Formats: sequence, structure tokens, C-alpha cells
Amino acid sequence: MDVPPNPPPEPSGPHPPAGPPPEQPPHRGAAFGRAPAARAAPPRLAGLVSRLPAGPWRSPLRGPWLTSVFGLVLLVGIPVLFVTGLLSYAAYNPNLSPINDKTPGKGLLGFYLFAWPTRPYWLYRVDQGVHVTLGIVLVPVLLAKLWSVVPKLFALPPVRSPAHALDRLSLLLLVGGGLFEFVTGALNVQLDYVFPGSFYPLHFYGAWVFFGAVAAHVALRLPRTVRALRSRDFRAELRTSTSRTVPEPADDSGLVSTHPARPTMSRRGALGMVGLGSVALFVVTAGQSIGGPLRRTALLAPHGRDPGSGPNGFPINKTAALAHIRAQDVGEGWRLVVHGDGNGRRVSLTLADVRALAQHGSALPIACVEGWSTDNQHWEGVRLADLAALVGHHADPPGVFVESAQLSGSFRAVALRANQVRDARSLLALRVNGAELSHDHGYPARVIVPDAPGVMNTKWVHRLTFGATTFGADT
Ligand SMILES: Nc1nc2c(c(=O)[nH]1)N[C@H]1C(S)=C(S)[C@@H](COP(=O)(O)O)O[C@H]1N2
Ligand SMILES: [Mo]
Repeated sequence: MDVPPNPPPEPSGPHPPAGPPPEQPPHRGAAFGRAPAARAAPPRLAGLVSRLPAGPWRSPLRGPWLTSVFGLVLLVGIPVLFVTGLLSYAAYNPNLSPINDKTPGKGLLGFYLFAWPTRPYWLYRVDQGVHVTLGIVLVPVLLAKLWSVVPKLFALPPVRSPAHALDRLSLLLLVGGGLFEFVTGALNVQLDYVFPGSFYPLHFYGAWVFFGAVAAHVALRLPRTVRALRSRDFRAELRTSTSRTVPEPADDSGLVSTHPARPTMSRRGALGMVGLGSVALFVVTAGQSIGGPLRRTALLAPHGRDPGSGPNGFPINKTAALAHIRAQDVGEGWRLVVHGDGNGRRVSLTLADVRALAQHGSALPIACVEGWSTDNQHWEGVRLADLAALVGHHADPPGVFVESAQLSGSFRAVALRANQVRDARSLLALRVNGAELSHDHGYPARVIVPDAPGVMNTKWVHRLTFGATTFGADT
């Protein structure tokens, strides 16, 4: 073999650009100037190598460019999921009591928590709608990204060096964390809190692990991703048909097949398929958060796609029957018991008594943690601040512990912060949209608070304890 006058450019992989045609496997021995005996072998060796199993990952579409396109979408989407999720957690929680705070030992990771405001009243609705809708819409992209890197996940040998071991570990956290977050989130939405009490810590800690792995992954791969994105023209790719689709140039990324099969789909087709999947999921999901007539399009919505009509015609999370509300709990014998806690004051009111208190209105949505929400409903009832005054908390009322006539279940009680009690729009509602509350919407009385997760709008309320210290520190 001739020695070139200048050293050749560094080969970028098993198929250097000026090297042998791809059908011929690289002739390694020659490059190192082996003995003549070794040189005699190549033709047979070549035959042998080409008959080696081609491996399971033969799609000609796999390569750094395609992986980077999916990666870029996730790079934009995942931080939005992370931030909306953390905000949602701040809204639900925390620092209230063991009742709402499902992650008592959150410690360091809770550094950012703050008293969620009551305005703008739609903030939680938008935040959680974006979180759930985006999470669902990104599922096809996540799966496509995993598909595109699957040869690397099963690469052998599994560990080549300590640095490689670290890289593999971060990939494990990345892939495992990603699947975990998407699966727990989707299950919680679809199966109605399948992890009673444990979903929040699981999803919360999982989010930190996943996001940490994403950050490390981005830091390690960003330069390569930028290079890969620049290596092909996106628009030209969208004009390339299946028959003109060729593999990306071989490189050391481990993504490009060394024995690519014939293309059965163009990159345009692959991107289109994933994009259509996301659009389809958006179409059957978003209506549950946008509301109005679009609610009927929310085929994936677990609740109230068709909640009926009339004043109480909006979605119901848990019906009175599911909550085991008995007629006698909310009938003639129903009493609203209001405690002043530390001050020993206590009043017991009949429904007529509650109706006789000053009635106020407020237009507020119900926005569930599951992502669905309602348009503004017009609620009427007694201000929580007025009820606090009944038991001696006149100026600056404290937080309140709310209990339902429901005997068991995660949402039978809730702790509300002082800022929620003080907001003039926070009511113990008796009526909605001009009619009495229906049995399923919490008759005879329910809480409605601006900018709060639906779980805080306790139905079938029968006891309020203002300034309760037994459930934790008030803020
Ligand atoms: N007592 C009680 N109140 C409850 C619940 C419950 O299960 N029990 N579910 C909560 C949840 S999760 C939501 S989203 C809202 C839904 O209110 P709606 O069914 O009137 O739409 O009620 C909340 N109030
Ligand atoms: Mo909810």
C-alpha cells in the first residue's frame, strides 16, 4: 500500500469518506502494514465479515441528525414540563399540612416553594393545562427519540471505561427517569389517582432525577447535537422521498447502522408520523382544558366529556355515590360546624342559618390536577372570611382546615392558607350558576377558592376549623 505524501484526514469512522466502498468492509490489517502472510487473508476475511449477522438495528433513518431533531423538540418541551410541574406542586402543597403536603420530607428540593397566590385566578388552570397537555403531546416524540438511540442502549460491551460507565449511568437515569415521569403522569390522569398518597412524592422526586439527567445529557451532547442539526438541511429533508433516502454518513456516534436495510420510509415520513401522532393526541386532549364546545373532542379526558346541561352541567370528578355520601349526611340533619380552634369558639349552623348569612358571588373555574378544567362557573355562597369572623377571627383571619361529610378518601379534607381565606372570592358555595349545588357537585356546601387546584375545592363540607394548629404551620 502506498504511503500518501500527506497524512490523510482523520477518518471519522469505519467508512472514511475516501476509503473503500461501503460494501467492502474496512481492511484493517493493511492500514497497519501487516506481514505479507496476513495480507493474503483479506478476501476470505472480507467474505466472512460481510456474512456476519447485520444486527437488529438496521433502519437507514437512524443517525445523529434524526436523533437531534427529536432531541431539540424535547429540549424545548421538557423544561416547560419541569417548570409547570414545580409550580403546580407549589400550588397544591405545601407548607400547609400533612393533608395537602404529600411530600413531608422534601427538604432541599423544596427550596423554591412559596405561598401560591390567589391571583390571577386562572394561573393554576393554565399551568396545569399546559403541564398535562404538553406531557401527553410529547409522548410520541419521547418514543421516537428512544427508538432512534436504541442501538446505543444495547451497545456491547456495556461498559468500556470509567468515563463510559458514568455516561451509561446518566443514560439509565435519563431513559428510566423519562419513562417513569411520563408513565406515572399518564396513569395518574387516566386511572384517577392510582397511587393514593404516593403519586406526588414519586412524580416530584422523579422529576428532579429526570431533569438532572436531562441537564447532564444536554451539557454532554449539545455540541454534537448542534453539529448534527447543521449537517443536513431540514427543508431539503422534507422534500426527500423514500427512494432517495440514504443513511446518514457513518460516524462514531453509534447511531448509524453499519449494515443499513433499504429505506421503507423517508425521514419526512418518520417526522410526519411522529408529528401527526402528537397532533392527534393534542386534538383528543386539549379540549378538556380549553372547555366550551371543545370539551366534546377530549376523547382521552377521563372526566365529563359530556357533563350534561343546565347550571350543574360541568364535569364531576368524584360523584356522591363514589364518595359514599349518604342521604343523611347531607339531608335535614346536616350541620355546618365552625371552630375557632385556639379561642374555643364554635358554632353549629343549619342550612337555613348558612343561607341567612351574607351571600356573595364569584366567577371561578375548577381546575383539576389531572389537567381538565371548567370555564368560569358563577358560584354564590358565604365568604370564608365571614365564617372566620363568626368564630372570632375578625381581622386577618388565619388558614382553615376543611372537612367533608365524606368519611374516607384522599380528598375528604384540605388545609387552606390564610391568603386563600382572606381573598374575597373564596366561598363556601351553596349555589352555582343560579341553582342549588347538585348532589354530585357537593350539595349542600362546597369550597371554591381562586387559583387553587381542584382538590382544594372540597365538596359536602361539614366542618371548618380556623387557625387549626394541629395540621401544621400556617403561612
Ligand atoms: N369531598 C370531596 N371533595 C372533593 C373531591 C373528593 O373526592 N371528595 N374531589 C376534588 C377534586 S380532585 C376536584 S378536581 C374537584 C372537582 O369538583 P367537581 O366534581 O364539582 O367538578 O372536587 C374536589 N373536591
Ligand atoms: Mo382533581
